[in-house]
Amino acid sequence: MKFAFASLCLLISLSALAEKRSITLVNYETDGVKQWLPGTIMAKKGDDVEITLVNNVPSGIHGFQIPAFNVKKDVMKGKREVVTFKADKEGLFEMKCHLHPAHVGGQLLILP
Ligand SMILES: [Cu+2]
Repeated sequence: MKFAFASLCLLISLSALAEKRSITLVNYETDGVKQWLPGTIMAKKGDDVEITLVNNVPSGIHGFQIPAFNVKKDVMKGKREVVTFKADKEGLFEMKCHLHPAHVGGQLLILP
């Protein structure tokens, strides 16, 4: 009985840890400066993160990359893309457009 209760508690705490986190980022452009907004996004360690990328800027195709999680996607103008990854490590990680180094970069914060 004690073991069953402990197993149930473990199951509940594990399911509470691994949440699906859906985030939408929109590409924004002004005076030739581009950035994915919001520029800082957060998740918890263990989350299954799903990011929807919306790009409607006049300059056309832009990239989205989070090197620490092997996320890399080209986003055509007018086409939504979705990337997913497991937030299996905590810390502060770079997000950027891999096609245009002049982009204003963003940050991904994974909390413990
Ligand atoms: Cu770009």
